[in-house]
Amino acid sequence: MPQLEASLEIDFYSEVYKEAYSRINAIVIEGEQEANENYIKLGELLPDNKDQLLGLAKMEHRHKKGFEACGRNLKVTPDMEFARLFFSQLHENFQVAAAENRVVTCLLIQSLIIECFAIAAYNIYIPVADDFARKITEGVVKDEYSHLNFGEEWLKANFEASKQELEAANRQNLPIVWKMLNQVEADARVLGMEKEALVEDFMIQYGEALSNIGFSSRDVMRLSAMGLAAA
Ligand code: PL3
Ligand code: FE2
Ligand code: FE2
Repeated sequence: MPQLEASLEIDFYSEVYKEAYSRINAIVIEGEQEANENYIKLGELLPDNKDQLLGLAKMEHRHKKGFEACGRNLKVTPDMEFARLFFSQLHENFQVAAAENRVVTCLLIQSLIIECFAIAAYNIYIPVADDFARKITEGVVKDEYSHLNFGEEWLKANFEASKQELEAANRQNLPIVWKMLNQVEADARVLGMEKEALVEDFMIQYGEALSNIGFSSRDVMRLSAMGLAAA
């Protein structure tokens, strides 16, 4: 259990840990904030699912509050400007898709890509987190599976009509995730999280999601590795 050993060695109060945490914590706070806004928007685009989507939005707001508390607990000030820049491309693509009523693209960005990214990150973080943040993150990650499930169920029910748009949205947005991972790699390592583990966990979650929606294993391989070699 190398990760358990690592967590015993981590000094959560060292300057180098707190410096890295100021960016990672901000990314997670910003990600939860954007997820909150994205589910409110999705509620407008999918009026039949509005109540459920507003429920998910509320959970995202709670997640944000939880991660803000994690930062305060370590006496870290999150670098929100860095985090907004970190999410800007996915943010922009979601906004443009929402304005054009491309709900399949919005679901792929938020409920598949961002939720899988969050699930991978939180799963890898839990064994190396401080006690306070571990308890918060364990509660959050359970919710994230239900958010991923919402996207899976909707896209599965509308698979044939969504297939082409999913392909295009995946091609546009998945390479952005690999870039985001590269940007966070050094800070994540300070927190005891390896990039290889994040990539692996992401590919498993995302591949399972695509398969549940109805893609063949050949398509899943092709789609989930899109842009990875170039990253
Ligand atoms: C949606 O519910 C949440 C969106 C959050 C996205 C988080 C991405 C995190 C990537 C940074 C890796 C380090 C994670 C550390 C966890 C505290
Ligand atoms: Fe969340
Ligand atoms: Fe979520």
